[in-house]
Amino acid sequence: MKETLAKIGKAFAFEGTIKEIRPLGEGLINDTFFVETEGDSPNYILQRKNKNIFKDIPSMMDNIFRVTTHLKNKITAQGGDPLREALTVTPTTDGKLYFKDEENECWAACLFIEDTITYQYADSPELATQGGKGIGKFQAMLSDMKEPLADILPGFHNMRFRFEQWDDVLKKDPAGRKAKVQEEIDWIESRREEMLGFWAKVETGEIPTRVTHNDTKISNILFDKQGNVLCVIDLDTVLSSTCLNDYGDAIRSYANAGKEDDENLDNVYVKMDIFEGYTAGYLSETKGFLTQSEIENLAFSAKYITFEQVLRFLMDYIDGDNYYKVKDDTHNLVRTHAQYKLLQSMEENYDKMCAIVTKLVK
Ligand code: GN1
Ligand code: MG
Repeated sequence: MKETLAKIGKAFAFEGTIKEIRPLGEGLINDTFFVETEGDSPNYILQRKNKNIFKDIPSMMDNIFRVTTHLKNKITAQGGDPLREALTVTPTTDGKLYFKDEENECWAACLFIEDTITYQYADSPELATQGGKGIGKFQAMLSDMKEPLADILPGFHNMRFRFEQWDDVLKKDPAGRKAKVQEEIDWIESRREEMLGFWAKVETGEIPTRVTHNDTKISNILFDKQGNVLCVIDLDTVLSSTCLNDYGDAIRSYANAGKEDDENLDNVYVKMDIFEGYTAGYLSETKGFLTQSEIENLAFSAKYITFEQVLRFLMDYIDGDNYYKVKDDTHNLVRTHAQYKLLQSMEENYDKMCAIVTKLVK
């Protein structure tokens, strides 16, 4: 692997000399590496993109390049630092946005942003407020992006599409696991209409479509040492969709008292002070452009995206663990249970969540 990585590293237009390339992070999809260079040269992030999931990596990289260029122009105009406040894609030595190796694997690189902090959950309402402001600003800066982005993951947060996949996997039962999870299947089925009802509002245009991130969990945000949001990372899923899901997905991770795959379900519940903190930050940046219908559906989006995650983890379990990386053959089921516990907690607190949104939007 070391030799392969060294070879891949040479394909990119990195400044300086590579000292070491080593694994980094806990992504569920791609393989990520840290590229350390000698002396004062910048360090980099190198990623092998998961080609089973991302079928059109050239278009994905093109989306990322367009979004980061747009962000950098805005950041520069506002007097910010475009190299720290937005991702910088590092091209290959022949000027391409990705490198295809001998095994047809696609690699991409970006500048590593030094002196930042990442979190797995928010440990204070203040941090959550900063996180909400960060995603709110991100959406606001992209709200005037004209050209449409390529739809590189058709149906990503689209519940109608997710239920088509679900019905198909249940029919095939490829790993013979379906009979073991009848109770969990009922959790999904009993909410089918409610969740499709939300998505129908996106389909009719009642909830508008905008340029969105689509994977806004807290670990995809870099904070500076003062606790301010510096940069939104992991732009693989930038797409046109509803911005409510960016809010909902953030709540799913920021406000979870436990881990996404917590084995102790007592740890898992929605922390309402974090919910309020995040919502306050988010609305402070977005209430000027969100429509009435978006505001009315904001709290629901947290339930929607958490439900979607329960469905996706359970579906991958029934399918035999083909999508998410797993540490053993119960991992997707553990994730299903932990995210379901979080969903139940959101359902119990839903009226309070709606009241907080109403209070903060005034
Ligand atoms: C995946 O690989 P990562 O951690 O960025 C997934 C998200 C899920 C998330 C669950 C392309 O993201 O949709 O919410 O895992 N990304 C894709 O933690 O499916
Ligand atoms: Mg991601």
